[in-house]
Amino acid sequence: MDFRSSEPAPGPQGTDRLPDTATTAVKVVIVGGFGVGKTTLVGSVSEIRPLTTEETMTQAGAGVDDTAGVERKTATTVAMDFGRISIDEELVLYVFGTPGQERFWFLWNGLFEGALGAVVLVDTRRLEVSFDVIGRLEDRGVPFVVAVNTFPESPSYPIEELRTALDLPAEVPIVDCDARTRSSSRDVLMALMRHLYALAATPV
Ligand SMILES: Nc1nc2c(ncn2[C@@H]2O[C@H](COP(=O)(O)OP(=O)(O)OP(=O)(O)O)[C@@H](O)[C@H]2O)c(=O)[nH]1
Ligand SMILES: [Mg+2]
Repeated sequence: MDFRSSEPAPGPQGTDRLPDTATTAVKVVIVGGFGVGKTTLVGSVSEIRPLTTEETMTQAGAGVDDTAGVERKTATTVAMDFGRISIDEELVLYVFGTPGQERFWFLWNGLFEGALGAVVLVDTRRLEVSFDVIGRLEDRGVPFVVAVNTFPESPSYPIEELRTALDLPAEVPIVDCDARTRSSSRDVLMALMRHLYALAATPV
């Protein structure tokens, strides 16, 4: 008689396991204002089932949370997102998404511990929320790239106009992305890694 269950065996499966060849793990953080697509990016890029801490948005947040431009959003991150991606056989990125609503920004302190770099996800309909986010990274001295997440209603600006609007130095990369697409989200993380390598190679 066959007693095998159709339930998956407990414990890590397939891609849950880190390849034996992995030698370097890097922590990176995805930041940005409310509803810019941080949870979506972590979910699309992760090779393991992402950990999310999303809660349903209720009437209690009315007047507290700025939902302008994202009125259709029904859930929001209250602690963090977590995912993992192997860039090659040796390098693994641990990707942490932050909560976007300002009332949860106190959690950023812990999330940034040990992080080598950050991605600032931006929605061009609500650029102003990115100012505070970028200011906080600059205060902490955390290197970052800016990724412009493309929503259908978002106005499109030339990169150099965005650089001026966000007051970004020339060396900070700005890339377009679609956070729903794995390859696009992966490209954003690759842009961050290239930026970190370039900074490490630059004599001080
Ligand atoms: N059209 C489009 N929609 C997107 C894209 N990325 C995310 N969305 C949608 O935008 C909504 C918000 O995305 P989330 O990933 O929850 O945003 P978030 O930044 O994690 O939000 P908070 O955690 O609340 O700050 C979701 O309904 C997504 O499906 C994108 O690239 N294009
Ligand atoms: Mg989120």
